[in-house]
Amino acid sequence: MSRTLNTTPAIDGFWMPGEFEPHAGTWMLWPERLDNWRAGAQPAQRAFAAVATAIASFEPVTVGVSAAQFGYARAALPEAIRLVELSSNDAWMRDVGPTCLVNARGEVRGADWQFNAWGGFDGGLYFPWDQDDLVARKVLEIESCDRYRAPFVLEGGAIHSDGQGTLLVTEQCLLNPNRNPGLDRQQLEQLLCEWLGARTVVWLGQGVINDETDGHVDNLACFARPGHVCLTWTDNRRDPQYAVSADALQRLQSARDAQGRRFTVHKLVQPGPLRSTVAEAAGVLQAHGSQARPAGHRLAGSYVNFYLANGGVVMPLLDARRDAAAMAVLQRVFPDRQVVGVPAREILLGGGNIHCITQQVPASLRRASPLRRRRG
Ligand code: KQY
Repeated sequence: MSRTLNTTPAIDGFWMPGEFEPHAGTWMLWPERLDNWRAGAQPAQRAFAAVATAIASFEPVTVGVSAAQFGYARAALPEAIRLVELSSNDAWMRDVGPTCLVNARGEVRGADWQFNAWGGFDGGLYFPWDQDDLVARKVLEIESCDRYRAPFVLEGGAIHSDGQGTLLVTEQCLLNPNRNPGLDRQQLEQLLCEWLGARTVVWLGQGVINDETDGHVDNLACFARPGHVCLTWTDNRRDPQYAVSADALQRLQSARDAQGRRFTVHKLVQPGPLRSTVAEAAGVLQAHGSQARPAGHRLAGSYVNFYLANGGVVMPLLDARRDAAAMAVLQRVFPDRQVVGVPAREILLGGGNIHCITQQVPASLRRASPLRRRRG
């Protein structure tokens, strides 16, 4: 059973755990829209299947798929991966799926954000998005988790939590008038704290160059564990990403988390810069109202867009000249996890990466509540 609740998570003692904490499993969606994925979406489907297969070696994976694609997806995915028929408008489970919350007793509930395709009619990426907006509710029904329906727009890729009261977000995304035009920074902070059980919001500025989500934090920076943040980086001062990442670094260095700690920042040098080719651009159907994908466009590639599975890090392989170095950094940052790379350019061509296409359900465990801890 999944009830819809009228309270808010923090009042009920729920908070968003860190992604690095144990999971019950991962959810994904199957890509098929021809105005986002090239060549009949088949290259993307192979990439998604490789991601699902890699994650399934660490934890259970469920993939939602349309009725029309069920047979193809079933043939492409190992039997151990659960496939469920689930309508959606595209395949970004991080953003359309629930943000799962936990309490001290080990119960799991879900926040179901309002979704407007990353900006609605003011820069959003497609219309309609009605099926996407129902995905979180359906996932929570299947998982038998109670649901909080949020009164504001948010995406899972726009927030990271350290599970101890600290959130990472970007101004570019959260303060964008195409999300919640009536809310200012202070009101948003209050809502985030109420809905994610947090006490401290660390605001980064801009996201990765050309990130079509208006700068989701999950492509720029993430928590490796409490007090430790991975940040996409370039040493090339002439690259526009330099100013963005340097600003984020400076903000992280001057911030404190909810426990009063300073952050240790792990730099992950960006791939490329990568650009789409003529052949890649030509393979995408041009449709009215959808995101244009012209040849030569700089892609928002980032190694920070990885997924933390139980005992694993599933990272995107994006640039043969830089993949090994990124993998080595991640292996140093996560010495107790196996780092697995999956070729992910086809996912990047659709506008996101491995973190954007996955959404974890936390394990049901007793935990210490950050809601009770006080800053020392
Ligand atoms: O970054 C994400 N969390 C999602 C990317 C969406 C791209 C849509 N084309």
